[in-house]
This record gives sequence, C-alpha cells and structure tokens, in this order.
Amino acid sequence: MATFSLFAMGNPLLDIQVTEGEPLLEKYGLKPNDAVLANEQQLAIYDDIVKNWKVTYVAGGAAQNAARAAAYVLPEKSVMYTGCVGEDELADQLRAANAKEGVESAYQVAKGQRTGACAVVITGHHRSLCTTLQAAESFTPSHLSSPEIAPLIQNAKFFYVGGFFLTHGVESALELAKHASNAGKVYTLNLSAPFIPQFFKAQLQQVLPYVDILFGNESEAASYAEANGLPTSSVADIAQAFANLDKANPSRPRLVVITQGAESTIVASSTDQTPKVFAVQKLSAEQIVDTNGAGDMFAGGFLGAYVSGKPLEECVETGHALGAMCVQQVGPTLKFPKVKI
Ligand code: 26A
Repeated sequence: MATFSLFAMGNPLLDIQVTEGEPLLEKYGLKPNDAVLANEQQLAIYDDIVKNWKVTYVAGGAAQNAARAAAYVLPEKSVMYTGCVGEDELADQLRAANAKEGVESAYQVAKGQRTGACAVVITGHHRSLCTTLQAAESFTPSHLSSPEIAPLIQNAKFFYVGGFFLTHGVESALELAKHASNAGKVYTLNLSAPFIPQFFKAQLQQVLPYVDILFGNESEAASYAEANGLPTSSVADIAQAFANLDKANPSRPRLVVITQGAESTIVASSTDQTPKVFAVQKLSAEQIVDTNGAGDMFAGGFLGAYVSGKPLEECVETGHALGAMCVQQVGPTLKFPKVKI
C-alpha cells in the first residue's frame, strides 16, 4: 500500500476530562450528551476544572481521534493528520500521542496562540463536550498548498474531514473535496455534532456533493432531518436521503454510515435503496469506562478497514471493535500494545 494514503484534517484539541460532572452541567448550562463551542459564560470552565476538579488530560479532537483509530488497523506510515495548533506544551502532548499511535502530524502552527482544548464532562455513560478552538480556528487554506503539505495531498488516496472543521474551515474542506473528486479519490466527512447540520447548514450543503462516505450518529441524523424539513424521523430513511443527494463524482456511489450507540449501525448506499442494518455487541454497564471518542474511533476503524480494501461488513465490524475498545478506556484512547482486531 502507498505511504500516507489517508489524509485527515480537523481541530487538534487536548481533552480535559472530569467524571461525575453533574454540578458542572448545571453550572455551565451544558446538556449531558452534546458538543458545543464554549460561549462567553462557559469559557470559565477550563480554569474551574483545572483548579477545582480532578482532571485527566488526553489527546482529543474528533478527526484526530479517528486518524489514530485508522492508524491502529493500517500499516505504519499510512495516516497523516493536519490542523492548527499553538506554540505550547499542549501541542507537544498531541504530537506525542499521534507519534505513539502511528499518525504523522502535519500541523500548521499559529505563532503566539494556544492550542485548543475541550472540557469533557462525564456523567454516567454520557459525555458533554465544551470546546475552545483557540489556534485550531486559525487554520488557513495556504497550509494545504505549502511545499510540505501539497505533495502529501497529491499522494493521498483517501481524505477524512471532521464536520466540526466546517465551523471555520469550509474553504479548506472544499479544497480537499474538489481535489478528491477531480482525481477520483475518496472523500469522507463526519457530521460530528447536532449543531453542525443545525447552525452550519450552508457550509455542510457546500461540501456534501463531494462526500463519498458520510459518518454520523442518530442525533446528528435527526438534527439534519429537522434542519432540512425531511418528513421522517427514521434513521434508515434519513441515511438513505443523504445517500441519494446529488454527487459531484457520480461514478463512485455514496455510503452513509450512521451509528446509534449500543443500537444497530445503519449503512445506506446510493446504489441500493434498502439500508443495511448491522447489530452491535452490547457491553455490560460495568465494562463501560466513558463514551468520549467512541464515535470517532468507530469512524476511524471503519475507514482504516475501507482503505485496506475490506468489504463493507468487515469495515463495520472493525468500527464496532474500536468503538467498543474506546469506551472501555479513559477518553478517546485505544489499547496498547495493540490488540489484534
Ligand atoms: C468545533 N468543535 C466543537 C470541536 C470539538 C471536537 N473536535 C473538533 N471540534 N468538540 C469536541 N471535539 C472532540 O470530540 C471528541 C469526541 O468525539 C473532543 O476533543 C473529543 O475528543
């Protein structure tokens, strides 16, 4: 297989995680299972938890998590990840996590800025994500055409972009999308959070025609349906509606992969009007440590298997295996030494 065949792009964040965080949900007006950009009042949460709570730092950033999951199942030097970090020790922690887990970091560095962070408030099996993007928001399309990065994009065969990136980076997301479409390569996107289809509808609409594989979960699918007035609440119907949207490169069918936590995963295709249903092996409540990153690890696992040329069933199984592994660990982490999938 070619080196660095998968090129991923997103917001590199360091997760600052706390458990039994019910009082924090109340204090900062957070929902138990959501992802938001911190508003002015919520920006106090970072200092608050670092000072007053027992915190655990883990590498995060949704697309970066997925990149590490794909690397878990691919040969060495398969996965490249870009995004913008600051000049600080947080960025070094992220570089170290990527290096350990087989992802090559191709960061843009914003001088004088801080690396982004995500407060992860765990309550039971829920996780509330409250993000301050900091340097991540300063990513510029010029990084993609820089002499270090441009050849990597030319060389890559698969692209993965976090829907979260569309809050600020639609131009860069489109640049990769158009390159992939023109070159007959595979472009994949994750819906990332309900607020993306809701509040970044226009940006999503610009990118969707280029998407060959779309990942999401049931609440993101529902949010899309609501934002676009789809007359259905069935996840399978919404997945099929996504699959049937216009496509820039019609020679490649579109796959839409929707996870539903412990419930079955739905896969719709533009070439088959009957979505497929894949059962999930349920873990017991005691086996679950926290659910932060499970969806990302699913997407990365699926994609890693897809890049390896595996059939759909195996891609879903790999996704399920890495999602299950992630929820049994603290934060968006996988088991090392590696377990055979
Ligand atoms: C723009 N926002 C809100 C975000 C994120 C994000 N990654 C990129 N952009 N908000 C939370 N995350 C990451 O999602 C992972 C869990 O799926 C967190 O860093 C966490 O690791």
